[in-house]
Amino acid sequence: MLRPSDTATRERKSLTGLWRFRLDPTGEGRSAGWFRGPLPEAGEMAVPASYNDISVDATARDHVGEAWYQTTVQVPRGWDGQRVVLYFESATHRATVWVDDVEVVSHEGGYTPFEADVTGRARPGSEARITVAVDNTLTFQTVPPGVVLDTPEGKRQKYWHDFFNYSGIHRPVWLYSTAPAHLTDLTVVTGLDGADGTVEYRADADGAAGAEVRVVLRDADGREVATGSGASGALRVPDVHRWAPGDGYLYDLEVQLVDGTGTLLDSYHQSVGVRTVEVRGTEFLVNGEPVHFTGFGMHEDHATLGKAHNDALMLRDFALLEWIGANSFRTSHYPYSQDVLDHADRHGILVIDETAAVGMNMGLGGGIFGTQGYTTFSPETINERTREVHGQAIRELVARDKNHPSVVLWSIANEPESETEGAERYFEPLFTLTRELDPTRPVGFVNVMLAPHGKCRVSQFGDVLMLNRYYGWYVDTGDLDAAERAWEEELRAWAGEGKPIIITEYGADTYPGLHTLPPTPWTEEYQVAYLDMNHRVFDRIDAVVGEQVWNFADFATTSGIMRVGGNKKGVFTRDRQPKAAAWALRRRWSGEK
Ligand code: BDP
Repeated sequence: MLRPSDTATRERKSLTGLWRFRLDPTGEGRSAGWFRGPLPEAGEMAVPASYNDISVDATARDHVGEAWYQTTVQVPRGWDGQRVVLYFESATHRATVWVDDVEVVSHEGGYTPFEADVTGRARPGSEARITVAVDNTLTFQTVPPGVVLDTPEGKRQKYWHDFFNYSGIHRPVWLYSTAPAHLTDLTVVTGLDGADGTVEYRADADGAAGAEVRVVLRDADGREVATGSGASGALRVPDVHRWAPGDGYLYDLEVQLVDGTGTLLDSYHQSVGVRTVEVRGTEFLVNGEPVHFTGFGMHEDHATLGKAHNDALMLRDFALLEWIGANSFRTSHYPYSQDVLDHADRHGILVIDETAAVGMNMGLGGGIFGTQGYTTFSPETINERTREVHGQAIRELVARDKNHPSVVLWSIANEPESETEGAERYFEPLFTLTRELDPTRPVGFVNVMLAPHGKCRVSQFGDVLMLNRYYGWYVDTGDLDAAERAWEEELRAWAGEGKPIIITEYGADTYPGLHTLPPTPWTEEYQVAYLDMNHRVFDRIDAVVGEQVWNFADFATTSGIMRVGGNKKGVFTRDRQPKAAAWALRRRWSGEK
């Protein structure tokens, strides 16, 4: 699937703005046929936005089930004879879409795109009614998992991940046109050969019998550097400008579909960063050079907007990453907006790209989420069916993000149970699947403290070890000396595995403006001292090739006695202002005072 874009042969129309909106707490909308006409008793909702924090009403914030959206669109007259496609960048967590009275698509998974060919239904020159039912229910067969409890007060959603279950249409919606004969997918794989670069490409097309594929690669100044023809092939770029951390140099690959008479049927532009990624021993190499990841686990999370993408807020986040000297982030704990990855491509930021498989760990229940006494992997809980859904989430992530040079490592899950036989059985095929889908990038998962070295049964499948550890916070709270000793001991054991280690989380909740001397937990001083301790440990162990602090910014969570107005482990506040730790990290990562 290609993301909508305006090209010589394609046009798109944005459907962002205010839509009609209504929650459906009793689940009556489908049988009442709410899609058959103007949505009854509807209010308004912004698209894109999470609907949870817009109203002042807890029933909207805590809604469980379907929420209905509706808009009308005038299909451009000029699209006569073209294919017309309706594309959603995301709807969290699943959606069913109708055009007028007809269901056109349904999709599972809250953070990857889906589309429906609506040619013949959305007719050029006329108006079409688009209705969407977005369901935020999480069960043991969804990714991420959850359970819905029926209580006397109504449905209550429980889940085991530590961020608020923001719901709705979080990213733009597009109506776009292509010619009947059109490109359906593009894949590029880049390599290096001395000073030259190689770009292998494959173009898939539909309805294009007898048509020819032509490709042109241009540099950032628009100069043609290579051309080719055929549905697949390899281009050579003499004296290539490599894509590298801090240098987001991009070429433009124009792919054309041309018929026998030379008429242009379809044209699509794919940006290409020429680089290689490789794991060798305990090193993580980009273009053959070892890299050390600095940065954060982040969240798509803002006041009022919830998980909606917003360009201005994205630019602020990237400005802060640059200011602090971060060269990387992880899309904890779900695929981020495609605009975020495009930006990372353009600015040479390394991305660990993660699925939404978070909270697959009933052992973590206790403190933060309230234990519910389930077994993580069992026929009644996370099971074969969940693994199919998880596999599909991996397929959609790789399909969407395979061409981003910024994406250098796949993370197929965050902190699942990984110390049991059930976990081993569950995960092994998912690693195999990811490697089949993308043989060019390393694959890993993020290990939790409950499965330390010697106990974890899933790390054996990863190319890179990604560890989340909270020595000095959840254990040895306030005792950084004891934490330092225990942490170093565990890390040395992991280093013996001979794989690169990225510390994907280490952090301490910090209430901005709270100060003590000597430092105690929750103060700005303690966050700094805690990070310093971690850095002393990392600097003593060569296999550590990355440090990503948890978290970039404070973020919203479900209610709980461990959370004060959300998770406060941000180095920046939720409105993106620095805590003391931001300055300390800046000194370490950028050398700036
Ligand atoms: C880890 C999770 C992360 C949490 C963090 C924390 O990966 O999502 O927010 O710990 O407790 O368990 O702050």
